[in-house]
Amino acid sequence: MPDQTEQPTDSANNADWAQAGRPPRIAIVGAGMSGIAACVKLEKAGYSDVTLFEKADRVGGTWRENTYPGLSCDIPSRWYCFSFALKAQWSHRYSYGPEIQAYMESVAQTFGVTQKTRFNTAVTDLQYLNGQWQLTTERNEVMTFDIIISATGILHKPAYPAIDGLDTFAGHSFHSARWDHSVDIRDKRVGVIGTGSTACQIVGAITPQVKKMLVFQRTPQWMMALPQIEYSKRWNAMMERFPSLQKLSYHYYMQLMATTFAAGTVGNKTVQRLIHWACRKHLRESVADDALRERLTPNYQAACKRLIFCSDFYPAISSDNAALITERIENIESTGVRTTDGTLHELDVLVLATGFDPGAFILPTRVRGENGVDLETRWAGAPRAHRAVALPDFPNFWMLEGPTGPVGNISLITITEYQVDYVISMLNKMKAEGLSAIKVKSTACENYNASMRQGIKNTIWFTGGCDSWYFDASGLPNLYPFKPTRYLKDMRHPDYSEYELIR
Ligand code: NA7
Repeated sequence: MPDQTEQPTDSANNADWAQAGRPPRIAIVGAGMSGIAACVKLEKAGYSDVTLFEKADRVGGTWRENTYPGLSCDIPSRWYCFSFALKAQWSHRYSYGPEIQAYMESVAQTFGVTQKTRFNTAVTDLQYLNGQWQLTTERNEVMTFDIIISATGILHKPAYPAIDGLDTFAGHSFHSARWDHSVDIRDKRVGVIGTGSTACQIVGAITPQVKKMLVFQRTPQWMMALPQIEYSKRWNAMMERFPSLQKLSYHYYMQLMATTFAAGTVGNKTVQRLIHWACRKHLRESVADDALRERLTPNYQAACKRLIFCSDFYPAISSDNAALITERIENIESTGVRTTDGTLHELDVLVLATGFDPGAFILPTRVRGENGVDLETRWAGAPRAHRAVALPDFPNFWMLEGPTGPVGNISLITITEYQVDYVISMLNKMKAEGLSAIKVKSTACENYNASMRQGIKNTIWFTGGCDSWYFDASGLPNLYPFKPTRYLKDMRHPDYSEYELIR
């Protein structure tokens, strides 16, 4: 990999790469799923002067960070994979974390992404100066790039609960995304705060091993059974032999999820009713104890919060060594968690499955666009972007999985790939027309987000009667409110009239 700290050549000093006839210098921030997709697709499109900056020592993003027991993906693997790297040998329909992480590492290695990545290098500052982006790392290295692609993911900053006394707990305590594998949980009294997707997977996985499992539930969640299967060697051999079957599976699952869960969340009432019915059925058939079932029953519509797919949570919470605590947490003490009824729940291990800061995106990296416009100030707790990828006043800066992207129960890899193709179209446009910059017009971005605000009011996330991490400081869910297929169709053909094409 070239030393990026070296002085650029004369032609590289020319901010207008497209006019100078040189390749653009592209920086990708983050080597998770979207960074890998971007790097591979850029290379295939002929853009190979790419450097990835990764704060950790390996690729993988969320699949590297999360290592908790039971971690799995609730999107079928035959779809939750790169379209350019389909894989025959998935062990299960819904893969477990380590298998997905191994896949990410293998794709990165095979396609040369690893070699282009600067590991252990967090980007602290990005500033648009004189038509180029100045990138500063945590070691105060300063480099210049023509194009920035933010591939930092959405849920990467753990949210720690603001509970009195959290730091006084004398046992082992950690966030679910920072699982401490040095702690032996067998025969321990373990408390889990939260009942989101993460908590359900953890509780389902470890309850049989621990002495006592206490789940602190603030809000019950709807969940559907996960139709997990293990693939047989024969089946996978057939997949290997006939790669067209892998493609068929990829598109089958995409259509299935798009027409069911995705359609249900954005307004299809019949699908919504079916999801609700399936969740109720799952609860009824899994929890025999009436009182426990009552306490596990949400008072809002299924799929209002991010729908959970999990088959082992209900059996786990129903088991003799488990208890569901629904009294509010008063504070945490050295020996355990005290609830508002005065009970002290004594614990050896406390797991904080309390989710993530959903408004982070590329933050805390400081990003300043034209005239020093600061991204964090601009967003003010309600991140917005144009088509989830572009920001007014931030030329040649592209986000993958940015605000108001379609993230509800579908494969983010597919979404990312379409976004990368969109960015590549922009680069091709710059190259063909000798443009020095492309930036989205403020009016286009405002109109787009006005339609998002309007559309979101018809979605289950808004009408379902719940609070969730989807809501931001604007008081609205920060999601794409229409069918994801519409988003994909729109992204296929960029509308350049939405952009200022600067020579
Ligand atoms: P989530 O879905 O944000 O869930 C966090 C859970 O933690 C949820 O049950 C919260 O209750 C609970 N929580 C958060 N803060 C507190 C405090 N202070 N006290 C008690 N309980 C609390 O995070 P996950 O990691 O499970 O999943 C994140 C995403 O990853 C998921 O949506 C998928 O897309 C994959 P609440 O419901 O807010 O009352």
